[in-house]
Amino acid sequence: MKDISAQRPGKEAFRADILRHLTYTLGKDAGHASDYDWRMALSFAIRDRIVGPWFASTRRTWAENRKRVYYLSMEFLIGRILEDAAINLGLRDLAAEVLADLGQDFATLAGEEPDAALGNGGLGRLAACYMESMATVGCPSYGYGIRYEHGLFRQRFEGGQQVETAEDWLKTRNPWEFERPESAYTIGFKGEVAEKDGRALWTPDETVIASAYDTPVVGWQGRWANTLRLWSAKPTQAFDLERFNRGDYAAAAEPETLARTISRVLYPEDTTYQGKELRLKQEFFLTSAAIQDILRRYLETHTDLTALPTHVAIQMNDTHPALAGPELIRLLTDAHGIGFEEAFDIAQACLGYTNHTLLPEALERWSTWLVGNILPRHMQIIERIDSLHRRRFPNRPHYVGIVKHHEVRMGELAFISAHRVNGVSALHTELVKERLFPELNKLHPGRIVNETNGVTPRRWLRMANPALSGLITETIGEGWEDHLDRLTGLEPHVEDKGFRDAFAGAKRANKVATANWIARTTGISVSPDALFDVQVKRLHEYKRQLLNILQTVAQWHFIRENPNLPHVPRVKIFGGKAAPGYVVAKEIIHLINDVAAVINNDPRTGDLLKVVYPANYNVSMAEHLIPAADLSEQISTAGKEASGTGNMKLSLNGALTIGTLDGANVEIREKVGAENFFLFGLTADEVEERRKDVEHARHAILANQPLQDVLQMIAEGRFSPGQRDRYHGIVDRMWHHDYFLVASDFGAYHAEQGEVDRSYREADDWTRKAALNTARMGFFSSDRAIRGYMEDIWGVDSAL
Ligand code: 26V
Repeated sequence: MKDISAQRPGKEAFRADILRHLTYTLGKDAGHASDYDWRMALSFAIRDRIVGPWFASTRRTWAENRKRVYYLSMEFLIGRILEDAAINLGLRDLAAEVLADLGQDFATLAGEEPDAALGNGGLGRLAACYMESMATVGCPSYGYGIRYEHGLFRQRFEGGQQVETAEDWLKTRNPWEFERPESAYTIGFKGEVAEKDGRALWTPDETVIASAYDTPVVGWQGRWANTLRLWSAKPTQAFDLERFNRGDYAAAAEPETLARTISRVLYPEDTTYQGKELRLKQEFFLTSAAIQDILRRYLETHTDLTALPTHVAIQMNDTHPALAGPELIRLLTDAHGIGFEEAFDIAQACLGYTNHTLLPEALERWSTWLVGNILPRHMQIIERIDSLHRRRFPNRPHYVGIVKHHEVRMGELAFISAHRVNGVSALHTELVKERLFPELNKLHPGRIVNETNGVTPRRWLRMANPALSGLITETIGEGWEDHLDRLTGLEPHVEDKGFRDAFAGAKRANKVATANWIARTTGISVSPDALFDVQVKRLHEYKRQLLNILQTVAQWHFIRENPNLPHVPRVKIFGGKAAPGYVVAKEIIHLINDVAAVINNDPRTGDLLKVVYPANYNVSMAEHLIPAADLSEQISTAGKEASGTGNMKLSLNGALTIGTLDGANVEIREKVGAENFFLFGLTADEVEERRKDVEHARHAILANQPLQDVLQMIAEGRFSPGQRDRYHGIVDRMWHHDYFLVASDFGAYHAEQGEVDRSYREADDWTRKAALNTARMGFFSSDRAIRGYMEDIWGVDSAL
């Protein structure tokens, strides 16, 4: 292992690098440079330092003929890169010092960087954490994705309602990417399939070019770096000069516009599947470019394609890149003359599939008509895979299969094409076996494995929470960042009052900073002495932000009715976006904002209760809020949240969890100890049982007076004075439908929030619990998760 300090530049050298970039890359004189210019110069100076480890890693992989991992994902939710890269290179403090000498402020410049928001939520952020961990543990790998011109939309509130606008991260220069015009592939759509010399010959009648942009991803201490390769769609035929000369300017640019549409925008749906042609084209665009690139790289140094699985592991992040199987088989058979069954076996030995959701509405199914039209050759291959599988497993029940009712089921396709299928938490993996693929699991015992999610401690602790990180290093020394298990070394110190005070002090400092940030961004003043109660995640019914806000109303009502009791002051913090077409989720956002407006202006409750919902939750906002949280809300209907990763970030940063037995909450509770976790609610099995009572909602509401009062207030227009019936839909669904069992869990949740208050009053004991959360969360490092994938799925060794 090389010592990074040996490679770290001196102060003078780094200052010279920044000034050189300012002058020669930006063409600016220091006297006239803007924050933008300084940020660019700094970014380039840092990027220069990534190139060394990046080249060294790539050369080693080639020289040692190492197996590579290819992580295919439609989403990479990266966030900002500057500070993260600086920290991994050990340059953060040096850069700040040099900039200060130059009259600049590191945090201000880093804060100017737009988030790379090429993802919706958990699945995309997980891909970003895994890229960073693959670099940290020295797993030779490439991430493949799409270079969307517009990432996830920006969210504003108007009259409390969500309004979306286009996001524009590429408006300014992206200093982290290298354009690779020489790495370009033709991607075909539609057309005909003929036969020639016994092989299928697909002649597409639409084509676009996939053109590569590479971003180096450097791991902890710069020991290894990998490549994130994002594809941008370009026209095969740039410009119709003839039309232009005829004066038809718009038509002249048409082929260009059409082609570029494919990488124009990230789909903002994360739980509702819609069979949109453009989405299918995006998925094939990513997948085909990736598979072509993988084969091209392999064939540079190998000739025998049957040995592909020895050198190549391909991971499908959900079913979105599930055409990887058919596309690889197509190239092996049609382009390289390998027989179908052998091609299938090769593909299967390369492929792994990660499932991230059980929600039926999120499972991809494409009509055979659409697939047959857009990808006629792939449709044939999918049908052959299905019949090969039926032939090999003659006792396969008739209702199991890839093609059913004129639809291609992408989950079944991915399962059958892969040698390993994994869930993302222990509970989720069991449910994948029992509920999602029970028959396929019986036919392929051992194929389904668990890889519990993790998060990168570099970004989510070291970078986001310098106060706590400093205390950890002071207490247990350096090295916990890439050996997160070492956090258990904090445990003995938890009994030391001095340590607890320091821990509480770090939390308090973070809360003060967040209170100031909340005042600046929302105009609401909150007390840092209040309990900061945080629910940040995508808006979805199953995540039950509704349960949270209904309980908030109940608590408000309770304080008003009992003004003389000693109440624990709370700030309820919400953050999250709803898919633009998800009407019910948008109603819930509106309700939260309407409730906030009433509560925040109620002099009778004052500082005892505040509700804040800063608009446009993203990775950067998460980095602000998570270190300041006292309480983490993980309250999904049991059986619905595959894992969660925000739950890990919050607990790692010393928040206690109030949660259901869902996703990774189960494992978090096991690790941190039941006494340091606020559990409530039905279990996954009880949820199924409860639903059998068609009147479960009505029964639960009638049994709970506070809930009845809350629903009554909302129905009467207490929070929508100008429009009494605004929330009749929500109230009506609560009484008659309540699919996610908000009413059934309300009583237990409300009671457990009382426990939270009682615990919070015992300030020192609360701190003990919070510190034990941090100390016992080491398991949830994404380094551990990646090592699991390397061992159980990819068969790849660390190069370090
Ligand atoms: C689904 C779909 C459906 C088709 C159209 C576009 C689209 C885009 C994204 C998705 C993703 C849904 C699955 C997802 O995000 N799952 C989350 O994955 C996290 C990482 O494993 C996990 O922690 C969350 O519990 C899980 O909800």
